[in-house]
Amino acid sequence: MAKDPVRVLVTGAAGQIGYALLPMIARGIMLGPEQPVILHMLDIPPAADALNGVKMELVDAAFPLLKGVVATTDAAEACAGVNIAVMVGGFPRKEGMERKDVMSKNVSIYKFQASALESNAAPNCKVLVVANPANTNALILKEFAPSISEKNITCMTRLDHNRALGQISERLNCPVSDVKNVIIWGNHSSTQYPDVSHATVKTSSGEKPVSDLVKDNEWLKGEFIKTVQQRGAAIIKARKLSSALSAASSACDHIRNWVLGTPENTWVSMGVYSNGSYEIPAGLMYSFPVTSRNGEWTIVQGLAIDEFSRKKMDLTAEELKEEKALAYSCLS
Ligand code: NAX
Repeated sequence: MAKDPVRVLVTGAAGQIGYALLPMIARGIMLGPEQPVILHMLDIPPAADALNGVKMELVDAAFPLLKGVVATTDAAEACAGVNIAVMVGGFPRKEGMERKDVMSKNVSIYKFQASALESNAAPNCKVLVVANPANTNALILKEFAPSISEKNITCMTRLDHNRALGQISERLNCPVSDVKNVIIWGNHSSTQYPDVSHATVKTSSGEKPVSDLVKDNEWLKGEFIKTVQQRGAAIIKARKLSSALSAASSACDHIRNWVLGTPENTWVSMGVYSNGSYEIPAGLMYSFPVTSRNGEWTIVQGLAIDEFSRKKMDLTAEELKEEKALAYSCLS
């Protein structure tokens, strides 16, 4: 029997990530090749014409899984009955703007959209915040949508996770699908800590630790970390535009692994509401290694943390505390 369609909201749908993400969802990359979808697209009034153009293209592409498209600038209409919400829309930092001004704009956007989701989304709606500052936008969304379970509000660090897999694969000249269990700790910002202490690579003689194969701790603790942390800036420099196809693909990975589960003995990185695991202050939206079963993620427990990792994990937590304080100061 055909499955009922899942309603997927994409905010900022007329933007460049939206343009890459929407066809991926309609092709089944996010929820699988058997799952019909109805796309809900939200953008702001100045982007209404562009949004309509995207809707026309989605119709023209005749995706077999796509059972409907809602394109609107009305948040309540966009959120009506959605099962999954991918929050890509936000206010970008413009030249000369203070950090606080950008935060203030995003706090008001996420406060408003939290209420729209809370009042209109389907029960148990799962939310992924992509727009920057992603962790803190997700925290504000959580604050102002108290009836949505905190387990259902996440932010995206999967692109950073995938970038780390990509760097190891390039360095070892092995397929990226053979590398697993890297971790992104903390903020989706340049303080994030890409950690390969527990990562492995599939070889003809079984799984081997990345560090045993790379055999260059200086690189792993230096250039590798920096490259992943600065990859977004490198893409902007090269493309004159920020990452879009990799961000869209990673958003699909995030939701797919959350809803359909993570593979056996494999974890992924997700920004989730900290419960104090690994001595990270509770109440921060922090990226942890997680596994997922039956649509519920769980933080991987019991990983050994050495002194080098501890310092880096605390540093990015410190930045998130500051962002949280700044965001709350914008509310008062
Ligand atoms: P674009 O500027 O191309 O698109 C953003 C879209 O959001 C625009 O169409 C804009 O009109 C819309 N928008 C603005 N305010 C809105 C609101 N209140 N409601 C609905 N829509 C609204 O940016 P794009 O390159 O698509 O990036 C989108 C966001 O993703 C940015 O905040 C960016 O910083 C963030 N990123 C996050 C990443 C992550 O890993 N978490 C990686 C990629 C990306 O940099």
